[in-house]
Amino acid sequence: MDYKRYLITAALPYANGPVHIGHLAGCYLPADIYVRYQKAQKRDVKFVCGSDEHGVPITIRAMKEGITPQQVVDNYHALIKSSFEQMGIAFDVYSRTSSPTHHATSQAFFKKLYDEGMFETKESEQYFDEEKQVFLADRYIIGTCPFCGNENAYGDQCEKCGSALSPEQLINPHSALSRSTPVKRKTKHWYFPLNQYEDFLKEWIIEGKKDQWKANVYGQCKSWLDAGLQPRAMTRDSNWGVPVPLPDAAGKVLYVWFDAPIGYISATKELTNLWSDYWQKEDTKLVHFIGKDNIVFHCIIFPAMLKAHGGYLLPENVPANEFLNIEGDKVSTSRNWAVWVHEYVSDFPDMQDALRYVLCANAPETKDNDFTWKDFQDRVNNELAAILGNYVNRVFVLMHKLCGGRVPAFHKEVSDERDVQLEQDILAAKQKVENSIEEYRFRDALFEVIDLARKGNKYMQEKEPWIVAKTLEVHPENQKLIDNCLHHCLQLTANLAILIQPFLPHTAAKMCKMMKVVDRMLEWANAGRMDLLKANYPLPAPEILFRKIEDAEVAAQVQKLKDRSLQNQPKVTEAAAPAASPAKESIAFDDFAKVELRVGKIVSAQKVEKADKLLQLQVDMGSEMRTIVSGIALHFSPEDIVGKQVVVVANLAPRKMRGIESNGMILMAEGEGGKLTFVSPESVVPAGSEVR
Ligand code: B3M
Ligand code: ZN
Repeated sequence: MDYKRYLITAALPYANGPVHIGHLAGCYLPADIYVRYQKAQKRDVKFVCGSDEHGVPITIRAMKEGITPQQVVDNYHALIKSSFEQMGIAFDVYSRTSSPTHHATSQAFFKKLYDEGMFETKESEQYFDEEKQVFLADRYIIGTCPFCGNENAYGDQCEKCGSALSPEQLINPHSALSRSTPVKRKTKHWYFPLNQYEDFLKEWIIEGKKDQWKANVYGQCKSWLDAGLQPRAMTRDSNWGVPVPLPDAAGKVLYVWFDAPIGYISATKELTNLWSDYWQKEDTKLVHFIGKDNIVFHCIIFPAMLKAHGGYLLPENVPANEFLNIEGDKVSTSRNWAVWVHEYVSDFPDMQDALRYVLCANAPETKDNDFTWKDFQDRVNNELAAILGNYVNRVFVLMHKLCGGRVPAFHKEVSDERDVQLEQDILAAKQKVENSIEEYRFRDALFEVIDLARKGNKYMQEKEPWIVAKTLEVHPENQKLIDNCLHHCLQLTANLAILIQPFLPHTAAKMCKMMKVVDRMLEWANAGRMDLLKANYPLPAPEILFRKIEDAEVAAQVQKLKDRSLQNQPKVTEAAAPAASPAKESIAFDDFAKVELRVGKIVSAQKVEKADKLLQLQVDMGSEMRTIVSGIALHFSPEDIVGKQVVVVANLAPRKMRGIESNGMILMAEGEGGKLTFVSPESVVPAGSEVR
């Protein structure tokens, strides 16, 4: 299919917190690269996004901070928008779902489905907080996850083990608003019959997208469809959101996942009067960039809504990425285990492209990946600076030294095979970058560009113009060889600027300035040309494209992460030095070696009924979750120890205590007066690390 226009969307971030680099790597950066590339191809592209300002995450945040939901979204909308701008994520429109256009658009969408009799209403019993006199959305109900024992699981999802939940599955459900135990009350909601769209979705996805969509995306869709779809409520009881546009719906709003994807349509409306071309004409290519937790909404629910409404296109592709972990641990906003984009920008001013480079090179395209500051340093110093930066710098320095600071002419009569080889390398690289980007393989595409710079370095190394320069006194005609080499090297520099532009736009702009060319040179069609820079044109001295990252900067960032995550863990007061206990009989090393000690992280803790000394703990051991019963209830209250890293005797035979099987033991140090404190690693290490 030949597409006439492209509509590219990136998931609307919840305006309930800043964006972190995992968001960038998962969704916004690949989308931006794709868009920049398509725009360089002079295609008609619109790139839309905006803040998702409804839903329970916003109201929970407001509750926590003691401000109104409106204040929350105003603050974070501004912060998120500027973070994107600073990173060069160049949306054509960055809107927000609180906008009047969006309210009107999503209400009209709902109304049309309603008028056509698409919704079924159902009265159901829902949890109600009697103290606060409100219905509780699933997210407002907190309880123990039946799968992993996490005590702080939400009524729709356990963030610890990732299970999707319904509030009924929670053990010990209580209201997040008042901590009281909620009661069931009758309420009426409008259900979208997702089940009626099963056949349509199966045909569209299972038959149509199998080889086209990424395996992770297709796989998730398939398992949803295999499991069978159920009608889904598209309204909620809340006072924050888009009001349900019906007379008998006071106190009801649209379900956030009903209104949020319509936000893409509203944003397009705000951008252009021609919005319907982008949403309704068959020759538009619609692509949703998202993170993996949004797959079902974009591949199943929203397409079914669009189909029900009629007149809208369906996405051609939904290239979802997996997650980016930080220093071996999952991003956690509650523990502040994240690298926030606005902080990066202020810690590393003018180094946006370094981060863009590392996040793309290490993007979680097919599996979860890990970001470490050491890897950031290595990639910036050893790839970006040492290969690309160094190449461009050497070319400019040599051109000043050996060609009088001007672009030398190319003398065809002395050109050789090697020159032709370089020309072919450029054309081949262009083709590979194109193919990779079109197939959403951005890492491969980026490596191809870096590899081309590597080839440039090699070409220069083989031609060694600085050696040829020594022969000039005897063979002045050899200047032509030098000219040819640097001519080609400079043309390659111009080509590199074009090819790197989608990935590193700030760098491409800097290179243009150095080459004294206008931005228009960066049009994709120019890649492969060897006449981009005109002979005899004087060029300025080079600018350093990438500075190196110092060890101290890496250390400071790692420390910052650790400090903050420790601040979000319970403090353990230090006890005075204990009296030395009587020495036990000595044991052989082999005996000691039988004991397997590992670091675990307490993810939940609860009192064991009728046993006032015991706490039942869920401990994350890296590769598994363990239940451990520990006799520490008199020393710690459950909420104080969640998040704590502890040392676990991991190979202790299981033992039942009060009917609960305990799988391991937690090491404690006994302080003055028998006061217990945990034995913990001095700095945070990955869960499951061995203690030796
Ligand atoms: N706000 C969820 C998220 O940020 C949601 C995406 C909406 S896209 C229409 O993960
Ligand atoms: Zn769980």
